[in-house]
Amino acid sequence: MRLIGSVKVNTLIKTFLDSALLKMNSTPPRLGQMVDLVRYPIHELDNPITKKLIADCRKELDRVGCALIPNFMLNESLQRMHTEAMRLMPETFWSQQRHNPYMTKDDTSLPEDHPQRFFQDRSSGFINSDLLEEHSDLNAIYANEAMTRFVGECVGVGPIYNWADPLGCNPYSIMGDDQYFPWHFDGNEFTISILVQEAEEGGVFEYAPDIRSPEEENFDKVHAVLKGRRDNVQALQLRAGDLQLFKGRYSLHRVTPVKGAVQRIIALPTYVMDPDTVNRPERAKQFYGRALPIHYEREAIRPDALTD
Ligand SMILES: O=C(O)CCC(=O)C(=O)O
Ligand SMILES: [Fe+2]
Repeated sequence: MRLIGSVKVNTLIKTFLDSALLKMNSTPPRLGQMVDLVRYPIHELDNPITKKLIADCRKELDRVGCALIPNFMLNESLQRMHTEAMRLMPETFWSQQRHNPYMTKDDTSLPEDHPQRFFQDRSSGFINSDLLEEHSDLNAIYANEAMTRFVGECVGVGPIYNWADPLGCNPYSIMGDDQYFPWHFDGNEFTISILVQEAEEGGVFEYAPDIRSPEEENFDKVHAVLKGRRDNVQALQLRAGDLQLFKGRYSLHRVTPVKGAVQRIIALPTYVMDPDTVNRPERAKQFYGRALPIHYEREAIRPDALTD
């Protein structure tokens, strides 16, 4: 009895110290302070619960290019992410730009109805990764090796790495009233996202799974989606705390216009198969407001031979 009592007291003291240290922000939160490891023991790859979770994610990624793990984050961690995003909100880089799905410039040598000539207005903001607090939950989950291994197992390729792009590797993406993120492909293979705050209305993630591959652009199918065909389009209603895994380089996707005063806030920790590639300088400027020397130095390194 005494032993149990002292264990309880020790646990209480430890919890108290943990939360005091986290408040001082002098140590990063541990995985168990961010992720619901009871429901999702992702640090134990041999655990039957984790094995099933990985198998389910792989099945969904193969079937529809996207997998969702509901209530992945613990509420306290989500609250800390929310507090960080709100504190950094004044430093958001807001931008408004016309994009084609490939984020490339207009090419007037192509026919007018070519997908590369389909431009829509984007308006949204990013809290760039280099602004995050050193020990913030978003930085900590991104730096966590067990998390990276788990994501690698889910996407079924390996090894995967944290992205070398210092601005885009794990930002918060923000969308306010009437803002829209139009159809596009990502520059990197996989993105995971954690919704931090749901919009009142709209802000729905829509995607056309695996519509292109490294070998084939499938411009006809892309064209059909851009013109409004819905039979190949899936919609995903994310809730705060959910984790989404997504193959954004091959699936055309967008976020529908947000409506109302509550901003949609989503964290985008990004993993790559090639540790050296970064955004092209053009894309870095469009989304994050500036290009750094690394974007110019590595411009020639591309992950594949696709249009973008
Ligand atoms: O906000 C999202 O859910 C995804 C945004 C997106 O597609 C992107 O930032 O590339
Ligand atoms: Fe994207």
